[in-house]
Amino acid sequence: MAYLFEEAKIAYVKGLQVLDSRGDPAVEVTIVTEGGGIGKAIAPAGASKGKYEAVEIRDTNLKAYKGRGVYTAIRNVNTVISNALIGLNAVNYRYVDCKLIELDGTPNKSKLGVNAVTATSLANIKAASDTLGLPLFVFLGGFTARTLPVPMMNIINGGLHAGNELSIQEFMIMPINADKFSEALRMAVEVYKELKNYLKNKYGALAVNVGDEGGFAPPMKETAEALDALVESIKLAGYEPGKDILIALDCAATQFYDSKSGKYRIDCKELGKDELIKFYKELCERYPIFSIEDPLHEEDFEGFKELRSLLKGKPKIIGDDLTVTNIERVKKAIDVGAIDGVIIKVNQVGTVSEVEDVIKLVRGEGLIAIVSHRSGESEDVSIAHLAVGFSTGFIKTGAPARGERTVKYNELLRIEDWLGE
Ligand code: 2PG
Ligand code: MG
Repeated sequence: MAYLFEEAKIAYVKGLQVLDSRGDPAVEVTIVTEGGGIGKAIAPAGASKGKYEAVEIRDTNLKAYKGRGVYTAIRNVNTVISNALIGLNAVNYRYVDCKLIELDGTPNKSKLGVNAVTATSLANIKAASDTLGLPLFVFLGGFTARTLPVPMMNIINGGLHAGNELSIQEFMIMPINADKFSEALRMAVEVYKELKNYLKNKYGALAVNVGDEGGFAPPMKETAEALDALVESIKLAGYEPGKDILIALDCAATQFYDSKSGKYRIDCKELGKDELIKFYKELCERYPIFSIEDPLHEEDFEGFKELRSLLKGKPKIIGDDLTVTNIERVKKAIDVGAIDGVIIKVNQVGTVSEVEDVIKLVRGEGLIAIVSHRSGESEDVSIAHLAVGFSTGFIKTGAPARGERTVKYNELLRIEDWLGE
């Protein structure tokens, strides 16, 4: 059936308050086009948020959900956003996103709320692709978008995502010696299962409780203990650390930085910046680490640069709270020489178009872009499609446990199947 441009005109926009994986209210938006295409998306939520991220609107004045409700953001969707979007063509998603940016009019989406904007922008591309009868990743990247991402799977949780004493937030494994995504996923799951046995034997049954992203949250205190556990489990699963599987860290260092003393609290010690940099260098000599995300606090562009020059690209230094998917901050980080890549999160900035621009910039500079979930997630699978559609080559979406994480992996399996050989 021929596609009529008219069919992708937005006919209906509706917001609904739903729940995320932490039991917090979240914004869901449904968009329906005149041709009957439907797009539904849910905005995720971070715990270790960057100071420069776009901001969500929560009903802090209400008792309901202890002020975490999102009724105001939903009202924005159902009134001003809906009024402005009805009649626009969903396929022109960059135009729709411009409209959202213009309607909001603030530098950080604080008028409409980034939760309202994110869910709307994502629902719009889904409604567009559904109208055209295309998978979302094809709508975004065309038929040449055929690269499945390497999963960066967070299997030990610390920091704000877990109730243990590990300062570093995420200990991830990356299967690199796999022919295809499904093989990489299988390898990572095998390591995850070995890790579970290893932790149970060494620390007891309580050690295999999981954190917000499905990784285990064992009662460890020291970074090296967690890294040793990863290396051991990789070996127990029959793989060679450094050859088959690499390690990646998200330090989320702002969370253990004390701005008053200028020190970082890690491994039961207080370290100054130089000592912390030395600490990372030693870790990199001992373990097969591919990348370190947010090794220093979110204002320290120069510190990132120092660490990066010391490590000479191995491992890669990744900005997340430093860069917050904000094109100006990403440009600054590139100019300073602070990063080898960035984390990409739609709700740090709000629209798919802004995300696309950051990915293009970063890839154009020869740096890497890692599409990422948030610690508060839902059944929404958009990020699986963004990773393939924009050919980023990397995705960070937690452990192979908890439905809001596995739903992304399962969608990637479907995409692989759809693409065929
Ligand atoms: C991060 C994210 C996701 P949060 O720091 O990279 O893993 O955590 O969503 O809590 O910001
Ligand atoms: Mg991070």
